[in-house]
Amino acid sequence: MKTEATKFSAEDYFATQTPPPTLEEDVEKVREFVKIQAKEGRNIVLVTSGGTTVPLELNVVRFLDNFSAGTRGATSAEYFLKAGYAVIFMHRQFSLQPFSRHYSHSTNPFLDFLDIESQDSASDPTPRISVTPEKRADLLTVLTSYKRVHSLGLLHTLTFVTVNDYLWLLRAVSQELSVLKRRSMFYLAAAVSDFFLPRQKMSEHKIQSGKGSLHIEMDQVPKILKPLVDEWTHGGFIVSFKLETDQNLLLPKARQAIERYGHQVVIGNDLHRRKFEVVFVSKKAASQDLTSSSQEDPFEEQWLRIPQSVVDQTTPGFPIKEIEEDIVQELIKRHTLWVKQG
Ligand code: PAZ
Repeated sequence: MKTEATKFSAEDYFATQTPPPTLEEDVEKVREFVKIQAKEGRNIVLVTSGGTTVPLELNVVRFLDNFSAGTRGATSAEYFLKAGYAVIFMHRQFSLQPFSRHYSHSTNPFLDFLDIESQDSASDPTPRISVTPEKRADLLTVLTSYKRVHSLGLLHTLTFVTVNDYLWLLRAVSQELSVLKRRSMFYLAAAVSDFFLPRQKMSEHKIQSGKGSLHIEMDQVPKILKPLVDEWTHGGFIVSFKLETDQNLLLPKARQAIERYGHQVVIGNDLHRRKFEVVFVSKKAASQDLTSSSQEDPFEEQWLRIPQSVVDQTTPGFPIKEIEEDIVQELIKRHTLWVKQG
């Protein structure tokens, strides 16, 4: 399949690609959530999490995917909730979610910590199920937080699968959050595809193998941080993530993103070190007004690290320390200042 690549602006994208069928319904629920939280005077953070897919056919059989499991997003959402933020958790369908992430089927399968009790009474033939004693303390902690968050209605979840779902949802949710002005935060941890196949170029049916090798030319996904910063939000505190596999590219790419989009923080992380090391890149406060002829480096960098041994030697699902705790703490400090300055 050989087609000419097109450069889509965000505007072109939304004018030519179709919204997901549940968009209006999803946005209505977000609007209601935002209204309630705003009335309660809470800050809201939009956490995006997990990877997007890029379908290759309209009747989709094959798609391009991304490695992200949603650990960063799900873990961070828990720490934001703990700190009193209301959270809109926009995640890839079936990726990790706050609270239940501790018991994902692969890291800590929940059937493994349930026991069937021996029956002690003939009058009650129903077997009882209990939690293995050594798992009770952890479960009680998670369950207590989970019940609290749900009874207070502090968490709203939304799902996406494709990069198209993600872009439409992100635009719509940011526009809803704009009423909060500086009290909203955007924590964009999802791993979003840089390339996509516009529906106009997709094969309707399953691509056939008869022609031998497969050639697909994808178009670039528009850079949506620019309209997010300039048009969709009004003063929201915007944090994006930059993932690299070449450590040498981390700082230059993070600086480039800040320069290009003008948002507040880029968190750089290396694929293999991301669980114990990240770098915050932002513009120096005093440098916001400096002209480009100034000699002073306009960027500042702050590394956050936790000991690698802490990450490596932990019980699945219950690490001793999670770097997201420190990331969220630092961001809340900066967001609080941002709100005050506003
Ligand atoms: O989901 P996860 O915990 O396995 O990975 C998190 C991450 C590396 C996807 C995230 O920290 C990140 O860098 N997201 C942005 C990726 C990018 O588009 O550069």
